[in-house]
Amino acid sequence: MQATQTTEKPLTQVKSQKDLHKEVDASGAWSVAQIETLFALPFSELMFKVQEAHRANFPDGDVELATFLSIKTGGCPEDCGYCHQAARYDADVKANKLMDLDEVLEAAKAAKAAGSNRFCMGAAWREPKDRDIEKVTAMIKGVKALGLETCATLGMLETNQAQALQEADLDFYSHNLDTSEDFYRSVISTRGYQDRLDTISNVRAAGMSVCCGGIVGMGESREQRAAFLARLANLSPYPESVPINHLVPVAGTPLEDQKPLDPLEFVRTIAVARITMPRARVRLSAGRQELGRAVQAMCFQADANSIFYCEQLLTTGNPEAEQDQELLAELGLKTKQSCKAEVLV
Ligand code: SAM
Ligand code: DTB
Ligand code: SF4
Repeated sequence: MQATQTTEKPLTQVKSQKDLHKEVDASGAWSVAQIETLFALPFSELMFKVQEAHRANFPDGDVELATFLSIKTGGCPEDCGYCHQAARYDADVKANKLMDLDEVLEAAKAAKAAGSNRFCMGAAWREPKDRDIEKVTAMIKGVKALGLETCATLGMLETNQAQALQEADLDFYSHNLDTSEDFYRSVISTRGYQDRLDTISNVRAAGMSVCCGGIVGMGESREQRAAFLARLANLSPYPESVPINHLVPVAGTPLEDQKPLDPLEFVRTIAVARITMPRARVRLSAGRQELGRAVQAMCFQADANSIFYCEQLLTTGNPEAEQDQELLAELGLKTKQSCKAEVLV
């Protein structure tokens, strides 16, 4: 795969509704104002734009199923305000050591048997040590040998670590921007926004596909949601996978009492992610259980075309595989059969 450096396109302010017909401004960048204009469209207009993007880019209309496994849970030194894996919060999570290779491969076989095409391995680390990378590369090779796509999320990566993961044939590395740069400061202090952008750039430079999204419903404003999507969409190239998590407020974390976002605003966020990143897999991620069937159906209508398919995410719940299969069948949605996303340029 060709190595590509991720860069950011400069932002300009484009305010008029008419400008949306150009989709992006002369520099090729989305402005925050343009994205806010999308958010404010009448709902049916927004859905019409989504369907145009959907038909042009995903004629098969299939939904990708990714199974997640937490290979190292809890005890994290970071202070992400939504996360119960942070050691400093009084949340009900026991810190575990890195799982053994055999256990990981058993879980991957079960995911494949249940119909998943991608297996994502996540670790509650600020950043992996080089000896961790050695262990994870053995996992990646084992999971690949089962015929699954692989994804890992291990925290911040140095250039040489990204290179080692690429050499083990890791397909995707996942590292979220989480929210807009200004709201970020009220949620996380131990890792800067630029650190996240640097890791994404190291992943791109090593030649892997990027999975990058964030969380909504943490108390951010619509403008901040728009600014968050602008940062993602203006990555050049934008991420191949864009997980949109709905905050799961967990007891013991600073966001435990956060009021849920209006479900229609969540659906709008999915729709705007589709329009601004038309060829990305937009993944409906954490919080699906709480959203229920009807709101999930609207999210698929807004063209989410990837889900985490497993009963457990990291430590919070997720719908059961049979429930997901039932919902997808009822909506007439196929699941993705082929593997390997193209790198977007
Ligand atoms: N430790 C690694 C890191 O942060 O880079 C990887 C795992 S971390 C749990 C992956 C993502 O899950 C976070 O960036 C966040 O977007 C999402 N997430 C974590 N806890 C969440 C929660 N309570 N509700 C919704 N999303 C959550
Ligand atoms: C992502 O953006 N969401 C997934 C995956 N990437 C790692 C994880 C969601 C975690 C939800 C909270 C939990 O179960 O710990
Ligand atoms: Fe650690 Fe990741 Fe949780 Fe942040 S989101 S506290 S880095 S496990």
